[in-house]
Amino acid sequence: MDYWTENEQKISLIQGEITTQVVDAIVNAANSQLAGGGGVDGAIHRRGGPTIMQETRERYPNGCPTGSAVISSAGHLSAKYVFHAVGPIWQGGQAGEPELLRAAYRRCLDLARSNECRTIAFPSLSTGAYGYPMSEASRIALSSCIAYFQEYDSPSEILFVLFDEMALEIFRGALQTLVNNDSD
Ligand code: AR6
Repeated sequence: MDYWTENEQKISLIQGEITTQVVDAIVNAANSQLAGGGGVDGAIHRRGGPTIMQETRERYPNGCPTGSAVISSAGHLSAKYVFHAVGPIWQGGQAGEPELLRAAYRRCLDLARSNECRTIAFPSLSTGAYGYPMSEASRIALSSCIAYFQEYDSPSEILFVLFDEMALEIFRGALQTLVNNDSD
């Protein structure tokens, strides 16, 4: 499913594997130690090779706070950059999780803009090991991007790469609702 803004910026939802996307920036679902792990993080370091971790260790010895993101090169991936984003761990929703998740998306979009990335691929941050409920997370992910497009004309294309059919359906439903509400 695709969503176009009036000035031709685009959000696309696809089911797939994030590490094979050909985009300017791929977003990693990292932890605040930037220590690597499973899920998206494991796949990115496996496929991208060891230079990514070498670089983040050197450039960011103190890691990255929750709700933010840092940039590295992309090793063997078909991208110019990896943005290592740290989403919140779900603790029931009353510990600032929505604001932190929104801030992580926004920081990635800022990094895309300041590094002249036209296209960026996101996974659904925080919805795997970090336990964030997918429906709430999808609304935050998509509304952050739509709000960003209302402020800035870059990046021009945002791709959400959802791992399974269920995630894709949830994102589709959320995008439909947001777009309908927008046009009311
Ligand atoms: N491509 C696209 N989506 C994926 C892929 C993939 N290759 N693999 C998993 N997903 P997660 P988090 C989906 O756990 O919740 C790591 O250990 C997955 O189904 O990767 O932010 C890090 O080191 C889920 O919907 O990230 C951190 O410690 C979504 O991507 C911690 O997990 C995110 O799942 C971060 O947890």
